[in-house]
Amino acid sequence: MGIINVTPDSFSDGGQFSETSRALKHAEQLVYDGAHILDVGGESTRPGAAPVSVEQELSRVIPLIEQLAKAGHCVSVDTRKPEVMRAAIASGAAIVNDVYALRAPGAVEVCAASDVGVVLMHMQGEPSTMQAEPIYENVAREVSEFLHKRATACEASGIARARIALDPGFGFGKTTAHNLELTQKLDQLVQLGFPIVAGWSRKRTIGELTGRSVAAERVSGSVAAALACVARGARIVRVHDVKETVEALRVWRALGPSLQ
Ligand code: 7PM
Repeated sequence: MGIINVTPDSFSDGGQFSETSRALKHAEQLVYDGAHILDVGGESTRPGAAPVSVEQELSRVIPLIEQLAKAGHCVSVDTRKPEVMRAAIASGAAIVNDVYALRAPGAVEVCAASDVGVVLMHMQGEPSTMQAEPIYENVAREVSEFLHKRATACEASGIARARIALDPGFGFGKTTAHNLELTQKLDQLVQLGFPIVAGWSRKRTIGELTGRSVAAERVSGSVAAALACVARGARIVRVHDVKETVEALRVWRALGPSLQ
């Protein structure tokens, strides 16, 4: 799963057309590099980030999703807002990727009324405060219990089991120690019987382990983390650096099943 952020940055003039065409080019490169899913997000979940209005988020992601879906790509939309989910689904998105695990009122219903796949992610607290002082008694058990409950609620509301994937949510209300323990015990999540999505890409813990404070310099560390998660049973890795991750996975797979 390749990450496509459509949030305004210093390279953009803020114009919707240039923003969309820049993201389109990036998306085509990710597909060329081996991405199977394109994860389009228009809202930063960075701790303390300014909230984005529905209209703003729609104008960022919908034109891109339409074009990518029309071109035949498998698109997931990274959003917490039911209105954005509904519009993205109407525009051809195949997957709803929600860091809030469809807890927003109406989110489950919007997804149940379509045939999209859903990624349910664990987060402790809210984005604005989640990194303040995350506390768990047993992080793997608590994340596993939360995701199991969310999956059960989604199934009860009409989202078939085969449409659901789970994600531990690395960095979302978790210290470095929590992220490491969750990865070491990823088999506990795998045992729930759903495909697991893992998103370690360029996150702060990678920076802490490698001494890299600049996110773009965390590529090698992120590739290693992706391999570790696949080795423990993750089925989808959400990454910025598709080419590097795909090449590492290809070589690692070729080296033989005994090493996986
Ligand atoms: C600021 C802070 C910007 C955090 C971006 C982020 C995940 C996700 C994100 C994940 C799934 C990032 C995150 N992370 N969806 N969306 N799993 N399923 O680092 O780990 O990309 S946003």
